[in-house]
Amino acid sequence: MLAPTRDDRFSFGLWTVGWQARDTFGDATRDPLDPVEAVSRLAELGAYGVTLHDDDLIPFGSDDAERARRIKRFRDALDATGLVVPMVTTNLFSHPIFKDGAFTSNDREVRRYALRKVMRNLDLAAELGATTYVFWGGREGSDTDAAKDVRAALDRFREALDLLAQFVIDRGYDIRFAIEPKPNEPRGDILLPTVGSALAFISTLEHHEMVGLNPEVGHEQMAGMNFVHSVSQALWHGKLFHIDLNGQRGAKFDQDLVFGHGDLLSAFHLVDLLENGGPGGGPSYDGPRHFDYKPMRTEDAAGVWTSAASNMQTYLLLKERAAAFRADPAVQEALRASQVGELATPTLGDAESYLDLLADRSAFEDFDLKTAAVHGFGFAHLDQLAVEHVLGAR
Ligand SMILES: [Mn+2]
Repeated sequence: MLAPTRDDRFSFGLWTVGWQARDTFGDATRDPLDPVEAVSRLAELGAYGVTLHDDDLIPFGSDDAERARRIKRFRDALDATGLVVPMVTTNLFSHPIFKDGAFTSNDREVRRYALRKVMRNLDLAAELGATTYVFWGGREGSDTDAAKDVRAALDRFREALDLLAQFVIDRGYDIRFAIEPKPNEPRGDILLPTVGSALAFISTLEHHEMVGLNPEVGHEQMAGMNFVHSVSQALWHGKLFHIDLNGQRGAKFDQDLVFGHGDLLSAFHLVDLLENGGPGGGPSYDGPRHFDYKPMRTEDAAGVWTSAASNMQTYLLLKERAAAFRADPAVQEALRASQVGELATPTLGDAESYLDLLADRSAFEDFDLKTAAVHGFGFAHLDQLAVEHVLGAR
């Protein structure tokens, strides 16, 4: 067993270990979990942080006195364990008023209420020391194209984020926003369904520099996307502000499995990207390794904590495997043979122009098409080396 330490920066949502396993077809199989117990158990297991929606800590509709009492108990638990709160988010999906969305509900009064709910919780986020505020628009979407003006909805989404960014700036909070894309569930179709669509949307925001992404393994894989590619592009844009790690097996309902308990090879390459920079090398991500998973509905309380520990254990094992992969001389030789590093060399030389390229007969007229056509890249060998490292066979 590899023991997680605070330096690993593992964090969990209160809603993950606290999930009572109510699903579309069945009632809860577990009792509610006191956030104070969640904090102490996560600290014992080696996590460094805990994250929350407002309603995870303070039940919807609590009066001010009850709200203050619950925040104080939670604060005391943080102080007692040393756990930090790196990220906070808002529940804009559970209450019936949000049935048609929050920032993009057709009902303007609901939109105004949603903004007030977020501003109130941004004050709490700042008070708890969070530096990332996540926006997952689970209800921002539709179930019928007849009922949603998507262009107007994107206008309202942008209006909301511009207003909230201004609020954070005016209050002097050290908080950045991270949008979490998801293609569907609970709505049939959700706005900003993938990392790519969220990146395009962010570029239109007034304070785009303070808005990035919180990509989730399962959400991207539900849309059939390659999560390593999505995270790589988010990094390339300087927009990987936070990450949700979990497991998913293909395009089906949102499984929220333990990290690595879905597409294990993708999880290996993801850890290699985050920890080692992947094939390009270099530092890539130093934020929290945040687990957004759900303990399976079959589990009792013991199974909840076993699965929480499994997320961290699997991550650390993959980190160890990725380091071994990068250090293996056979892998380095295979990388050279596959010309993986050559992609970092610009296609044109220093100060070379397209006129120079046009004049370079070796680039076209004399280019040896026949040799290039039959030349193999050796990716099959490299791929097998990765699999053997994941299996601990090398
Ligand atoms: Mn999910």
